[in-house]
Amino acid sequence: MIERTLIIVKPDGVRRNLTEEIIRRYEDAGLKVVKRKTLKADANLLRQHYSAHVQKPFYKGLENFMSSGSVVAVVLEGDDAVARVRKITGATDPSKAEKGTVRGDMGIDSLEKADKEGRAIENLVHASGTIEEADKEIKLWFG
Ligand code: IDP
Ligand code: MG
Repeated sequence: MIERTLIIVKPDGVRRNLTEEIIRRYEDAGLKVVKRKTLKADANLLRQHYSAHVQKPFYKGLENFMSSGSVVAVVLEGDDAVARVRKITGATDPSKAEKGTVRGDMGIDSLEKADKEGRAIENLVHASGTIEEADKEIKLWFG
């Protein structure tokens, strides 16, 4: 089924100049970029985007990280896009993410380091987890 999903190149990815290479990974897998914008996310947007995590102990660090610089939000379209994009993205902890994934190949952080330093895991890119999340997130970021 043709689906749409959202990725967000996080501030660490933008700072490291990896935006184009990250988006390229998804395009190389056959996904099409249908919308794209660069912005600075504010606390209100992030609270809605991460509503499932607002109560968690790492949330404040996550908000600080995600608002620490520009992000690039991208809507991707393609067959089975939600699951395929998650697979290309890789596991949350870059030190555990499979080689061949964005986080596994380009990520330099780990849960262990992030925990020690009391901050969020820096893992380059967000990808919607389910079709329902994707619908909600695309509306939130692109109106
Ligand atoms: P996901 O991005 O792989 O879907 P989620 O569990 O939805 O992972 O968490 C959202 C984001 O919050 C992660 O990508 C990561 O940046 C951060 N994060 C998740 N769990 C932790 C944690 O235990 N400590 C610090 N940051 C975390
Ligand atoms: Mg998630």
